[in-house]
Amino acid sequence: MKPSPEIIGELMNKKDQLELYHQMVLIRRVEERGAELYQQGKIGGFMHLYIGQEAVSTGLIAARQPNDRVITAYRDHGVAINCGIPVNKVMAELLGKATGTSHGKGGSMHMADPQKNFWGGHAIVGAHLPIAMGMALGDKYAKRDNVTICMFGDGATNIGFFHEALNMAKVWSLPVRWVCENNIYGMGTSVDRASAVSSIAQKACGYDMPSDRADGMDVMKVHEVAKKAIDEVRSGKGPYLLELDTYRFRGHSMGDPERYRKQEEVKKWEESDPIGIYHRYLTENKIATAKALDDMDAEVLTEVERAVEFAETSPEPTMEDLYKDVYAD
Ligand SMILES: Cc1ncc(C[n+]2csc(CCOP(=O)(O)OP(=O)(O)O)c2C)c(N)n1
Ligand SMILES: [Mg+2]
Repeated sequence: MKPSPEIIGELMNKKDQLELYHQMVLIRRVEERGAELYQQGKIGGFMHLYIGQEAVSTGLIAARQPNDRVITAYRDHGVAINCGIPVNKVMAELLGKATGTSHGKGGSMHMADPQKNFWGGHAIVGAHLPIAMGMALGDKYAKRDNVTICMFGDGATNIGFFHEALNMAKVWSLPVRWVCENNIYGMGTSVDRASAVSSIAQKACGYDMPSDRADGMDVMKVHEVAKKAIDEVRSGKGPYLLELDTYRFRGHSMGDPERYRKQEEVKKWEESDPIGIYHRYLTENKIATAKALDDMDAEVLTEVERAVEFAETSPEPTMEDLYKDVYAD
């Protein structure tokens, strides 16, 4: 069910609503351009695109306070942008340049910036969940009012880390907002084949934790449920699990032959393109004209091209930089 314009009005002003559109389009164009650069051999390592899932992190992160921490898995370019990492730094990181957000040594899967309260970008499935739990434990111990927002895929919920982290978070009543992005697949394996229950939210019962499930293709809906849940966690009610239904329009990573799904399925989900849904919402509710959104799209293209130029003309990390940033001082 769509939230009514009145509810939205209370949650967010017009400028902020347009900013959500800007961020989603920016993520989409950065990744489309990133895919081209990858095919030209300018990006090394693995790269996982977020195309189709933009509404999840956009709606979610718009609901956080600046002191709330965000941590995610390797599908992290969009999350980095939503956390406020400039697009130049994201693009430069993709190209492994010294000007990148992780100084060119993290690459696609390891974007991070503690100044923006974005704690990465983690490649090992599920391994960042205990880290999230540890950050929340530290905040609780130090009596800081922060919420940790931990995002992960459906596949990660079949891993031991998930169960250990949720258990301890509940035992210690930690301020963590667990967010599962259920895009139906973990690489080529569907949820039905890998998980004993098809609703991930149901797994919260094992830890006596409240949970919710919502449409992850509708950015305003995501924002609405995220806001409610973050406020609840901050009020001291302990951890919460949110499941957001979404879909990745591209393969698992670059070069995925996609033998595990039919093109008709992809096409069906593309009808629920989060950018299309939000475009309709903004124009139908007269928050923006189609022309204003077209102008924004054009500005985003220019912004992305400038970022590509910045990244391509940036220096590589030097040999002397190789051992920097390995350990915290
Ligand atoms: C511990 C571990 N096992 C296996 C892998 C290989 N692997 C990389 S991504 C992935 C699928 C994870 O799926 P999901 O959590 O649903 O995230 P999504 O890719 O759908 O965003 C697997 C099995 C890994 N990186 N780490
Ligand atoms: Mg998945």
